[in-house]
Amino acid sequence: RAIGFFDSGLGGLTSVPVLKCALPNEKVLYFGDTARTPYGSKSPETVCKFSAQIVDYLVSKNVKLIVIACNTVTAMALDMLRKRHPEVPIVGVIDPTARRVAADNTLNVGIIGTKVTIESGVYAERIHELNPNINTFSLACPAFVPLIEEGIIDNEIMDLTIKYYMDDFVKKNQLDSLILGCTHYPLIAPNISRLYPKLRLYNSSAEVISDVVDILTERDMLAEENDFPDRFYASDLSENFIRMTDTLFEGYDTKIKLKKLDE
Ligand code: DGN
Repeated sequence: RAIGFFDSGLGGLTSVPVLKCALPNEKVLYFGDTARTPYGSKSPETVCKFSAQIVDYLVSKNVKLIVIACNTVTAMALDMLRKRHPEVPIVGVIDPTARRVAADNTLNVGIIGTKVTIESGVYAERIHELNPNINTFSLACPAFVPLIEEGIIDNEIMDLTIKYYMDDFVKKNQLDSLILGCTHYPLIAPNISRLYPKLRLYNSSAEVISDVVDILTERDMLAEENDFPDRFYASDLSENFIRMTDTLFEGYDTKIKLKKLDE
């Protein structure tokens, strides 16, 4: 059985190589809702409705665990999805990242993400529950996702956009670390590190995989060798999705497919 991954678009793809590195035998069924992305500026009701539909689909495909590889969906819908499908373990990206930050005892941590994630306050809440001594500062950076989806990454426009959002944020709050609270952001981590070399970065796309390893190990559900391909489904087979999948999984046995879900 495969591990289901769900993101509003292509950002969640950044979690998959981390899984492959940790557990090379596991196979993936990824669903990116590229027809309806971005979720990050939509209402909580809409995010919950779309998420329920996609997670129902992954469950119908008999996946053994579901990774919500999207901070926006984790912030808005994780509790609802777990209640809806108690039969399948569902992990989100926020708790594992908050645990890592809390354990590191950083002083001033910045949290960047979509509007929905930042307005939910879930990251700051979780970190403070675990370690009340950490100061958290949050900032929505809504222009990052569309630029990343367009492949405008290794580029001056991206650097200027990062500086536009983050120069004051980093300086004024004397940040020592930064949570990449959106699964698209690891793709611009090299830009951020170059512009703010002193910031320690926490990558939510990677942190979540430690929970996957723990759950599958505890429940004795780790895969033996599998010979079926990894499957990457998208509700709109956009050029961007295909390009990103090809770039991240060059040399892997993958199947990319258009999968429309009924409204
Ligand atoms: N990748 C999503 C996240 O982690 O929040 C956001 C993408 C979007 O829908 N804007």
